[in-house]
Amino acid sequence: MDLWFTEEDSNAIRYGYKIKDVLFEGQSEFQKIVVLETEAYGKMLLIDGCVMLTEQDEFVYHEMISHIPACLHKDPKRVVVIGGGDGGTVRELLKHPGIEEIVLCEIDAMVVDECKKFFPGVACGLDDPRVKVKIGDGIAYMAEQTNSVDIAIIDSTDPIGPGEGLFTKAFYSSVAKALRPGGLMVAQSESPWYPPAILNRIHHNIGGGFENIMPYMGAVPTYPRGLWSWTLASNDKLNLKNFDETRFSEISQNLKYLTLGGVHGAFSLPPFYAAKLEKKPNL
Ligand code: AG3
Repeated sequence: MDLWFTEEDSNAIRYGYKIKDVLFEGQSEFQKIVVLETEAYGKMLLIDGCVMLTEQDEFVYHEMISHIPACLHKDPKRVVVIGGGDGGTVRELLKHPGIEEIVLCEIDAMVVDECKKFFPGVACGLDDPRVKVKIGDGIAYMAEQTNSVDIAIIDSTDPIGPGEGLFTKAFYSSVAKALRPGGLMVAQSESPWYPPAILNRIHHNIGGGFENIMPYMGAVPTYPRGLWSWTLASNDKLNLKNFDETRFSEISQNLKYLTLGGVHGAFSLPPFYAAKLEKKPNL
């Protein structure tokens, strides 16, 4: 008999994946963690029934969340990743020789431990000497930082469950205070296809902590609705003209999704998405 995993998107949409095996099932203090072997996308990590990554397409999300801020920042030295315990974002950041220190603050040790076991190709950077892994609350960690971070990357789950506090105005204000001059934040910001109430709430809250925000998009086949977004934020000017093409071209031969043209395309928002973000938030 065929075995299938189904992610529930809403009461009207579900996504199904044929599975070969259940490799791990565990309940941490925070959430339910499952690793599946899927027929189509290789190993898949689930948290509370939501797809976090698959071996086959994780590179899209991880390249988008790391190289865009890394190349837009003038000279990033110290980067903090909140969440991201799978290590995919860290692996990409390590491709930048100028980055001296990456702090990964993940609340759930089980995510880190199981990803090291089942996703060595994703977690491979976590033992690098430039990386410090802290198991703890990202909100508390950020609150302790002042003027010491060049890039903060919020590599969170959805805005429900343990990740919820990472989508609040109070948290974004604390990130803003943690950044050095010229510092940038990028946060995963859900699917452009989601209802305006979800999207404009995220954007309203980011806008509460930062003066300038710039959303961008990429196609992740195993995330709900296929198209995903990330949002850059800064209290300094954000301008794609500052994207360092030289630094990008030095690493781009090692990338599988992002191209220079793709960077520009990612910021060219389709009108249906831009219109949702212009709506008054529904708080
Ligand atoms: N973080 C964003 C995953 C959100 C997916 N949502 C869902 N499947 N409902 C991914 C973490 C990868 N480092």
